[in-house]
Amino acid sequence: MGPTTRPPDAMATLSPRPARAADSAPERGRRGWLTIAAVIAVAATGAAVAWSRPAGWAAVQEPAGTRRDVSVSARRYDFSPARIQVDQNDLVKISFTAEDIAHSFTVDAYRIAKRANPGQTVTFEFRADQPGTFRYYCNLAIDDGCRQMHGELIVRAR
Ligand SMILES: [Cu+2]
Repeated sequence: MGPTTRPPDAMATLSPRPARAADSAPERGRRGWLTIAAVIAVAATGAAVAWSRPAGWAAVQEPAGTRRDVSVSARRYDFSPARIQVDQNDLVKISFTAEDIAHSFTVDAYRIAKRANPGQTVTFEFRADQPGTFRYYCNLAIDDGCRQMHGELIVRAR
């Protein structure tokens, strides 16, 4: 360990001024304590920085986004809601329910195509990393009316 084991004289050689031979022992001792205090202060600061680092890194590495839980239901021939609004980089969790016949929740730009069977709820999540307005629709061909089903996913740019 650093501060207490390092001899004061070793620190004195780091001083830009050469140590005077006339330095009395008591004076040198006092300077040594100041040096130790300074080393401890620096070490404490370093420890504080190291301690706070993981949180800082997490903020940098993870996109700053909020978790959004959205329930969407589908029935002949509508989505409810027909509009979902989130902020860019939000982590969006969708619980998608087909209330009558099978439907799908499809968003081409996000490569999402989730099918729910009659009465079933499927849950999935995605990071809304692309800002813009995207159509969601039902891509099932079982029922012609499904082609009319669509909604809007709005991702507001941060
Ligand atoms: Cu459908």
